[in-house]
Amino acid sequence: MFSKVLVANRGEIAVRVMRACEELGVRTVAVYSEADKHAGHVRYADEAYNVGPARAADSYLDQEAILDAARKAGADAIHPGYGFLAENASFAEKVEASDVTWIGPPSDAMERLGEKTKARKVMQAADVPVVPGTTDPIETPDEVAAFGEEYGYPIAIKAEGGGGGRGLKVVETPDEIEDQLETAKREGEAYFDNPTVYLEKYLEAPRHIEVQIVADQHGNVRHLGERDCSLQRRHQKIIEEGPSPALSEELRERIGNAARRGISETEYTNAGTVEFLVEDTVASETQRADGEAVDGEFYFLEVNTRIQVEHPVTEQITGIDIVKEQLRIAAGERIGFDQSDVDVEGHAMEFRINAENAAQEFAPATGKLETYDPPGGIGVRMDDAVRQGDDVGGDYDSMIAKLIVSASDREECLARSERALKEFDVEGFHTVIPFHRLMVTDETFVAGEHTTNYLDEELDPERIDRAVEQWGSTEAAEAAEEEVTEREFTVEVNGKRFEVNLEERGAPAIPTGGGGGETTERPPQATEETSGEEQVAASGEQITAEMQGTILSVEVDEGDEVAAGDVVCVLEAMKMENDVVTERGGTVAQILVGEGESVDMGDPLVVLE
Ligand code: MV4
Repeated sequence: MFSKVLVANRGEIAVRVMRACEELGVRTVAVYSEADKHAGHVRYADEAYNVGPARAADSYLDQEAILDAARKAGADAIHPGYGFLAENASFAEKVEASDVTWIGPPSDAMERLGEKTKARKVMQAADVPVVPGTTDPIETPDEVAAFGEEYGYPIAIKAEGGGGGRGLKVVETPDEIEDQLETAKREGEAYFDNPTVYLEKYLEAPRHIEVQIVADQHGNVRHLGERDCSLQRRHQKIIEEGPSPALSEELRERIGNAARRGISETEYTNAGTVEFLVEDTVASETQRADGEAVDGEFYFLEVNTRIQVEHPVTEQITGIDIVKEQLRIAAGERIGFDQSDVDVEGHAMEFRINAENAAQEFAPATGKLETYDPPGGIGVRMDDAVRQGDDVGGDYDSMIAKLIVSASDREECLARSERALKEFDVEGFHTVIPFHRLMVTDETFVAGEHTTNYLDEELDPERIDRAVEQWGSTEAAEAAEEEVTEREFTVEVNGKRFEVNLEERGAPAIPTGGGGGETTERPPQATEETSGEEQVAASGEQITAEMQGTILSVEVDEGDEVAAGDVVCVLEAMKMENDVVTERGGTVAQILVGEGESVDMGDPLVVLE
């Protein structure tokens, strides 16, 4: 086993990896940016090195700075976590070439699986079903049209380098071919430096099922069952669970074996996930109607060559510590269990606790963590790296913690999750906890009938607004509505305890403190979020960025006439493409940004007259 591991990441996953190291008697090294000097992963580590400024590109993504820190610390291995450099094959190759061990798959396996048409070929060769489509790149609109003639519509145009939520364009009808093909190529170039695209038949209401794999350097490959990640919003997973409520035992076994078979063909080692789309499962309504448990079809989608955010779901139902397995495998040890030893027991769900306002299109929220009081008790696991009093900034992604709930079956898991989410008290900014509370009582989710389209196309947004109003952070709500001062008091009447909320509108804050009432609470500060909005409202002529990000394209020219709802530019933020639309018609007077430029929340983009 290693004696010292550098964790090239931040936040909860860095702490998660360090916890595994701790249990194995391995010393830990953190790296941190200027923004993270006091962050949880730095507090946890045995030693820590500054690798640069807040901007990830200049710190957590700075390959030389990370390797330098490893050398200075005398680390004998690097664990990349997820995100940042985790799936960067050329970084893995650099680490392999040094005398530090890469705790991940071999760089050539990462490269093979990172290119989607190559991965499809590998899986096909292993007899794993892939979505009907091309295994070679395509170039022209005619090729797309010919594909449509043969397989019908809709068609998915996918970027060779794509993955996650990026590089997928859907063609519904022949007249959309040219536009969508061009967009797909442009995005492929912008995101992955690779304009190559290929085609698949587009499945309209699939479940997203992924199988956890571990593989050692001695040819042993095991699968640890599946996770169901169908509940996602704009390609961002929100709740993951295992086992999937939509699979029959038979289909479950077929998918698990297919994943294991496919991975066995690729000379893969370490942890990985094989993603599938599954159609027409036992949970789908048509099959329920006639009562027949006809099994669905499953298709290989992609392989993720990293530990994933949702790995704890699998850990909770198998009892296997996947991060420890990663360390042992990288150190050359054999997997210590057979496939038949892997037992899935009970049910687990993971809730991503993102600092976002679900009532405002999940806009990122920032601020000081005034209260942080996470749940506990039976079946509750918290993976986090924050504590009360921390500042949560907008430099990195918005996930501040993960709540993982496990129970003997799905029903108990839902009830326990509701209980845990009620206990969870976060004040200072919005989180998605109210949204989670809505989901664990939502009919479709509770029945396990949701597909990947559920949140984007079916759920009524007003229900989200009401959930946030009812269960949202009171302090964040106050900040949004400056006039209202609300204070909580505990009073005792005849020996019985009551909690009372006092609200006063348009008045100075109520004095606090037990004594002379000298301290007055400051009026709540407007959050960055609210001030951004005010700017839009006040200027009117300007279209501003709703969040920090990068301009992917500018869709208008100066002098263009635009109508309300037209897209003026495309902003990449939080790993997503966002269309920036104008709320009114007019003439474009000025364009203030160009392709590739970074913008902050509130920055003006386009001026209308
Ligand atoms: C698909 C698909 C339907 N048909 N491919 C989205 C991200 C990208 N890596 C693959 N994705 C999809 N590919 C075909 N042929 C639907 C999706 C998809 C999706 C997949 C997994 C989880 C959530 C999703 C949400 C929307 C679309």
